[in-house]
Amino acid sequence: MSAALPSVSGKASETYDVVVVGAGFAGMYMLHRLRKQGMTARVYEQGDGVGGTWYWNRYPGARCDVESMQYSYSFSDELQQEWDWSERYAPQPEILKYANHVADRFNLRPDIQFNTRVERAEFDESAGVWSVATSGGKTVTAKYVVLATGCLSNAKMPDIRGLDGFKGKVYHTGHWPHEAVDFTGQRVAVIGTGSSGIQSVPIIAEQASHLTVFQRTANFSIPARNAVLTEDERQRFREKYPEIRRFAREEARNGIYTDLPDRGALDDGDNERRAKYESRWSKGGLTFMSVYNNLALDKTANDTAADFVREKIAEIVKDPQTAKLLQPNNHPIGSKRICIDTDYFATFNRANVTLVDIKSSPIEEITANAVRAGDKDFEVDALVLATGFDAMTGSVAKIDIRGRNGQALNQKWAEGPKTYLGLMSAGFPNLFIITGPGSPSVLSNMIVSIEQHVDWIADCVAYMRNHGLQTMEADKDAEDKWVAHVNEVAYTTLYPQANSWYMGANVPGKPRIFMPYIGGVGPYRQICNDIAAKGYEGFVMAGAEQKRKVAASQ
Ligand code: NA7
Repeated sequence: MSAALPSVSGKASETYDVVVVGAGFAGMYMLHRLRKQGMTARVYEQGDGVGGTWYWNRYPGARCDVESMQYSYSFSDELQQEWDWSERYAPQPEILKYANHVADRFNLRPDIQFNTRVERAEFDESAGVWSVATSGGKTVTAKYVVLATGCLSNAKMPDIRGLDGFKGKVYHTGHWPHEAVDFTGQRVAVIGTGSSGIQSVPIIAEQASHLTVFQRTANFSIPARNAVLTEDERQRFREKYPEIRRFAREEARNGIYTDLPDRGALDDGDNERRAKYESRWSKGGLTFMSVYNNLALDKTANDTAADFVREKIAEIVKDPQTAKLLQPNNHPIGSKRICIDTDYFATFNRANVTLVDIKSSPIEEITANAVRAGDKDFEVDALVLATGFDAMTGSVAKIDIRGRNGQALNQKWAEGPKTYLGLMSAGFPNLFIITGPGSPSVLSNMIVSIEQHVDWIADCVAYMRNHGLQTMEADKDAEDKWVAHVNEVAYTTLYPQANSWYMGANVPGKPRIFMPYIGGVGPYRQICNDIAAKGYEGFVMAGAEQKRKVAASQ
């Protein structure tokens, strides 16, 4: 797939049309599309297998919060018709198996180099190509670089004094060992009560002799009501796939097929509203939040849903003091990613589970055998850090990316990520980001957003090839306007009211910017399509001829 060219140092170097960074769901589909249009591509993946976030997040209970029949590729009808999801919400091992199946079915592996990190990517202005250095010490060149690095793939270790000196085992949910971890008979601490903590706590509690959960912020969680999928249920979905996929792409705000609400929470009386919340609670899952159309917009409306969930927590958890601590009270429901769980709150009724509120009793340090909080030592044999990710920008920031005039992307993004459509950043020609900041990404069914970006990028590079174009980059003005728009739309909602990872608030020192685009998956797709139809409005495209002229006049 590659041609050997002499490099500056005289050693043979490989050259590709495209280097793709990451072999998760984005990188795999990108490779497939590029190959289909006859382009050469090399994918570099730091893990030793495909799957991205599902390769790393192997913690007990890890499961997707979007239903499996929808959290799957739609680009191949054969694939979606032949794959059998076993449960309503797929567990991590099954999603990983699916990723491996896709890699084999479309013969992707020959173009993926595993166990290889991209360390640096530098744009060579005179040649109009990227020079990409990998952890293997090799440098290759490519016309385009696509960052398929994932939004939740850079696990964040908490900065807690003494962590290094802990004598027991330390695990991070986002970087879990490949071999099974058995906590039977052990005293375990889980720090963090986001989605990963909430999914793993019930399972660890069943194994551990004692589990202590350290909670900084109580979180809203809805029962998953996970269940085995019957062949009948799968078949009903498969038959409706054309409409389900169309709706998810074009009409849904979050890329999920569901009933769209036509009224606000305050349009119903107390009894009717309660009945609707009850019905969604019994149904389970993320669609709890789409029962009304204003829960993300109006605080009074939001309070009705938040109160309902708080009441549920009080009903489930027997000890009133523990129940009170578990009731979220400092952010609107949904303004942090809502969690879905299996028996999370009920787990606190177990005699072997203790909840420690580290807001009132902060963790002071970790000693050789204990977590010290509020002047008390909680002795443990193992520590589980469910402390999340440096989301959306963390994995990009780990690569030393240099654009025009040697400008570092990290420098440009020091005050917060700046992109046009979440796809490109001005000053970094031919560098694309899949589900980057400024696009719906993490506010959506990721696979729907991944497919949209991959298709858009693949069409765009085909357009460039057909028009003899050499470079493309975001126009600074268009980018500034888009960044302002992303920000403006975010502040029409309740989302910025929470200290969430959407805002970068979980990483000390990270700028507080609402990173994803909240305008909705359907409208966003339309914007991207319109821009492409207008000859990529807001992007600057230049041909090889122009490049030579610029070079000659210097
Ligand atoms: P999250 O949702 O970022 O949750 C991380 C949790 O860890 C959250 O409760 C944090 O509290 C807590 N945290 C983070 N740092 C610390 C320190 N230093 N001390 C104590 N507690 C801490 O990550 P997840 O992995 O659970 O889920 C990420 C996404 O993956 C999820 O939204 C789904 O989309 C899938 P905080 O809330 O910041 O006070």
